[in-house]
Amino acid sequence: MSQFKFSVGPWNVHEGGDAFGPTVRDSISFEEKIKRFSELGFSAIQFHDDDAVPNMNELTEDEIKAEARKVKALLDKYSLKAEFVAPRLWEDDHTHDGGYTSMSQVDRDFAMWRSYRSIDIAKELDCDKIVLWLAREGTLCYESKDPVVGVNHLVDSINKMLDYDDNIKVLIEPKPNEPIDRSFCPTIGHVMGISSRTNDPSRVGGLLESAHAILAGIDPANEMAFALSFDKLWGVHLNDQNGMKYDQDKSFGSENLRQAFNQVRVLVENDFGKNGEYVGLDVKAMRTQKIEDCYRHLENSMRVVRLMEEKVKQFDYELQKKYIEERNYEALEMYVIELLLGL
Ligand code: GLO
Ligand code: MG
Repeated sequence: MSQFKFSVGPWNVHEGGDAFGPTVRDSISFEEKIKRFSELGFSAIQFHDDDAVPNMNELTEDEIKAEARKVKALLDKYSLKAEFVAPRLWEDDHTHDGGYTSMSQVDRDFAMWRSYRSIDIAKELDCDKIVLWLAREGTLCYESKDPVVGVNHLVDSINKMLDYDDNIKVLIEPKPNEPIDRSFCPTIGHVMGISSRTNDPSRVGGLLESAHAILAGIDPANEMAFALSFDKLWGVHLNDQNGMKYDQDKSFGSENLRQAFNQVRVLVENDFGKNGEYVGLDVKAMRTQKIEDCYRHLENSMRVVRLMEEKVKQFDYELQKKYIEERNYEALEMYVIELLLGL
């Protein structure tokens, strides 16, 4: 048994297309996916605004709310909650060069329209979290945007969301690169900095994805710890990543078991979830995976979290203390390796 509740987004089960080749698996309907998610033991669903309301650009505000209510009924049918809604700004014609930090006022207005609609959808789905993965908020060409103005626009945009609704919380999901080259908000430290600049820092926190930290060359458990020390770790996207290359979204723990252990340890030790937070996954099956097995990466990731929770329970804190006192870190490190190997 896990002490955590798990969440997953419908994009975690995808058709396998990548930048160099077409899709390789058939699409699965939204309802079929969430039915299966519920059977697999997930408690909540993560949404992009247009996962909940496809073609929302063509709908009125009332029509969008009505569509969102249908999704809420589906969630209820499978006893699932909604964890968050994230405006999907990176796929739209209006936001080729970013939304909030675009140098075009028209694009920035569109980004706000989608953000307000995301808040409307979240309210219909009975959740209070808006996630901003700032996909194109940075530059491909360094000289194409003023970075100071870009950050100021980002703060202004978040303030407008906070003003639009008194209960909504904004979680920034930092990522250093991809699809842009240089992000204006690459790490959780930047998220904390931006939070402190807003009109209500108590409602602006972070969601840390393991792979995004690894892409920045920093440790995911330490990134989580940093946000935890500010009481601002309100979501995680557990996954894995082999080094600083393209974003892989591999199954949690599949590349680095010790890093996986320390992520689970920092979550367990700090009672993550005590305020209703979910352990979210953001994993993708490899392109080679056949459709019959296209949920296996989710099952594997949850299993690794649970196995690591067991390892945290077995962790000998007395021995850790002794080795720290002796400053015998070689022994401490070997102890952790043997623990993970089951020796
Ligand atoms: C991509 C991000 C992405 C977000 C999702 C929710 O690198 O991790 O999957 O988590 O769009 O905002
Ligand atoms: Mg993510």
